[in-house]
Amino acid sequence: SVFEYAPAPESRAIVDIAPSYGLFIDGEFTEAADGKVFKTVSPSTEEVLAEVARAGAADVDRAVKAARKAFEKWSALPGAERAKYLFRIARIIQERSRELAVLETLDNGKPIRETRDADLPLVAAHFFYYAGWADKLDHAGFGRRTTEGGGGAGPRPLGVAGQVIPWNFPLLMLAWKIAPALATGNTVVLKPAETTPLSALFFADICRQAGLPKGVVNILTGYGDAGAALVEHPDVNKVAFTGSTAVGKAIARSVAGTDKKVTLELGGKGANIVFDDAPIDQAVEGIVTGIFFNQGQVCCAGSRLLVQESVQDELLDSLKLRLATLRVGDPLDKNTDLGAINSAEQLARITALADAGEAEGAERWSPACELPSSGYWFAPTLFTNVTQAHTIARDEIFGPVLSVLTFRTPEEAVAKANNTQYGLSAGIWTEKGSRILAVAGKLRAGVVWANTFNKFDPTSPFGGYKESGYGREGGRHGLEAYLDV
Ligand code: TXE
Repeated sequence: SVFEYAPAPESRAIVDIAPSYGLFIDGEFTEAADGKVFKTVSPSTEEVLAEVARAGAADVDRAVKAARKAFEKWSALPGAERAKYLFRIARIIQERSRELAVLETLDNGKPIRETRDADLPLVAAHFFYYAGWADKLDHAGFGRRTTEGGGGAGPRPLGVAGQVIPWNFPLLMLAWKIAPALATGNTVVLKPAETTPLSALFFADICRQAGLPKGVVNILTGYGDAGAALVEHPDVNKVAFTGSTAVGKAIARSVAGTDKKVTLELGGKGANIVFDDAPIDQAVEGIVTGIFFNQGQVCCAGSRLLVQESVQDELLDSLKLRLATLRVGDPLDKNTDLGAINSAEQLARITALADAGEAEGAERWSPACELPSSGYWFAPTLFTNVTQAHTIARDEIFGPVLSVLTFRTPEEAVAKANNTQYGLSAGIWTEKGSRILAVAGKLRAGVVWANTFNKFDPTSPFGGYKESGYGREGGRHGLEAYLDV
């Protein structure tokens, strides 16, 4: 099955990175209008991987024009025809997934075990899943066409989608955004994050390999200024953003007063709630996955552990033993559990927040581990004696740092879990099915996992409450963000 597709162990030689890359506009790689470039660095070694064109406002305009022109034909194609391209893209991603997994690990710093077994299979799965929708939109409650061939009262694509994505899951965030947009007949201009531009450029090459018509997908590498120019461009009809809450709010303000539709997927401070009847070993695995997957640089990370007081000591003893077994280091080594932090900036943010935790009186603990001398690294870190007032209990750290709080009753657990500006994810660990339903129903979180954590599936909608943003991506609901009915 596409979910189990996992290529063999990897080596650097598998991926051929060119010294420089252009922007992908209207089916061609091209320099930025002003000739600007920037370097992308491997966070585990600080090695420069490539020089990449840096898009400016003139490039945004050129890409949006190309996408607008392509929209006329792309949106008029029968859904089954659009599906063929998406299936083709999905298959090429599978065929090239070893190469893409190594590339993503080099540019992002995350372990190859994750890019190989999680990111890439999910990327392919999203294209397969949305390919399957492309010819069924008329028959799935989105509205029915009354005439053949594009007329009538069917669901309509919005037009040009301007999409801005972060660096924590570069290719997977691209898949979350591009697959539903294309399935519904929209065209795309996407800006990847400045620290992880490469996999999006390789994806551009895959679009060419799949014979995707020119201009349907355009990739603009660059910084926040290019992202701002894209979402503010008057000929962009739909904005999809994943990133920080601060930038999400700025985007919401900048599109206010226009007719653009917007979805925002922002930060989180997920609670992982362990009740006293939970199987401790299983909960420990879920806690580790919840906060150390991708070095904790995950919007839905289980960054707050809420443990029932009566099992706190037992759970923390087991957790510390387990943390001592985590292997931190070379992300290309298939035995590595934790790779590098994505950038020096992100490392500085994590360091500052962990230091604040210590300064405010929480107790800090890390297993003994030797970190590589070059690159950006942060040891797995556990904070106990944390109160709800502590900064590390409130702010998103986006790193391998777990804050442990306790509770006595389910009511207290729910109150503490909901005591956050965010509302993206939560986890519940208990043997009682009735408790899962009762507690999940009271949590203000877009996704609640029960006796598991960080499980993703293209059929499930994903998104936040409160300052974690609005709109849903994934599943049938993910199509609504790209359609007028
Ligand atoms: O995010 P930014 P950063 C959180 C996490 C992290 C913090 C900062 O807590 O520590 O945000 O990360 C583009 N208009 N998340 O600085 O700046 C930018 O170029 C349009 C949570 O990396 O939001 C990049 O492509 N676009 C999160 C993307 O926005 C702009 C994932 C994200 O960068 C822009 C990442 C602007 N004005 C960080 N400014 C999640 N939800 O998963 C920047 N960008």
